[in-house]
Amino acid sequence: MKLKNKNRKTEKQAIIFRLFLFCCTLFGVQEIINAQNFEKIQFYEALKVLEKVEKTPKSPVIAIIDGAVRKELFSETVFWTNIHEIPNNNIDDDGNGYVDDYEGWNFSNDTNDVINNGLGDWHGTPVFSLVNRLVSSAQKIKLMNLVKGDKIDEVLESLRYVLSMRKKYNETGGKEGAFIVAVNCSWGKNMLWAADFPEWCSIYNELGEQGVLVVSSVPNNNINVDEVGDMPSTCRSEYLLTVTNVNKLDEKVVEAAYGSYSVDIAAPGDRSVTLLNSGEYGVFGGTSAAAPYVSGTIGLLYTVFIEQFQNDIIERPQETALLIKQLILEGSDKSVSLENIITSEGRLNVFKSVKLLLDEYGENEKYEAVFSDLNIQKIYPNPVKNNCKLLIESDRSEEVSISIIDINGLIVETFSDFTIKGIKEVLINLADFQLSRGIYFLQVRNESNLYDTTKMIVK
Ligand SMILES: [Ca+2]
Ligand SMILES: [Ca+2]
Repeated sequence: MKLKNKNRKTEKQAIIFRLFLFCCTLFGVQEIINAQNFEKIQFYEALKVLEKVEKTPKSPVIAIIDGAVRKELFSETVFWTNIHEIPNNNIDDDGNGYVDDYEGWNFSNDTNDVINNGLGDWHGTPVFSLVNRLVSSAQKIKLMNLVKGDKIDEVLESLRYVLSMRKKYNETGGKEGAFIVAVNCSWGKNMLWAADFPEWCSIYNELGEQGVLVVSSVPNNNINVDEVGDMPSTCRSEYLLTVTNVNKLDEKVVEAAYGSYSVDIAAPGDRSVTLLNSGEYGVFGGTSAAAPYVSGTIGLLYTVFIEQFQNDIIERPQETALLIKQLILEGSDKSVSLENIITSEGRLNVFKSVKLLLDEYGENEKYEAVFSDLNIQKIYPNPVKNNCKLLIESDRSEEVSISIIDINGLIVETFSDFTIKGIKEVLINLADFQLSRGIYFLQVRNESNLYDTTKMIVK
């Protein structure tokens, strides 16, 4: 969405979302679509790695400057709260200029009311939900809910709020302020040029100096922002990550902006499934849905505990923010569709960026087993009568176990002590287990708990 204006176009888009919701609820395709987006960015592989990696005791915060959020739809624990502010005592306890900003701030009406009771604000909840989906497994990450104003002044004020909170955090050694590492901005303003908004652009540099990256979506139009302008994507700040939108084939969505100079990376926002303002899951697309994948990834990277990395975050926040940006751009998967039209020419890959972070700090060997390519290539015959063969592949020599799991997720049998290197064929004799007919799963698991699963039908 571009800078929020409650015009007819906005109303029209809201109606489209509800229609999509109806389609998806009807056909039950939500999980399928979600899985496609997450598989594209190797999200599940990244989670497997992050499960193994030591985590920082700190709580990185992602600020989301957007519409109000239906808070009751989310777990209480995902929300950032200002622990230095006593709620509802009418006093600015932390002295940041905002009275009772315990749950964030609403810059559209200059109040502390950031909660949407379900009416009208169609954009805040789905964007929040998408970021939350990325980071919900990393329970440490907190999401700061800031409600954006319509006017540029209000937008700048919300960015300055983030700036002052992180600055205070840095200046007090983490005792005050907030450990904000990223800001999600699924909005912007078309056809404007950075040259006309030096103050707006300079905020991104000030944020970057404190260690904050800003993720900003580009317009939902097939335009080259280098030629027609856009804010903030034409700002030349190194700390700004501008995101366009690709579909599940990694093709730029037709109605998504590009620019070989001003647009950094793509993410599969197209047909993302998220919690809508209605409180139900439905399709939410556009570049607004693409940016949250990148914001969430920044948050995930900051949760990794490597001593030197965590020291750098505190001692060199600016350089560390640039490193994180670089890892995200370098980790992206190149796509022909993005060649010459965005700077990285790639689509976000969370797994690769996590791996690059571990490489950067020389931790790759420690976690080598986690990067195993263990997978089940084939099961045959399938359906199975008495016995079947399983082709398992691993790119290293490792011990694996094989389990038969029933449709309720219960392990029926486990065989262990197979050593795999390259491709191995394993014979499974089902006659030994007297399985009743039906659907089962065969799962291969290594010592690092990485696994691959395939469906097996017993006839
Ligand atoms: Ca305050
Ligand atoms: Ca207070």
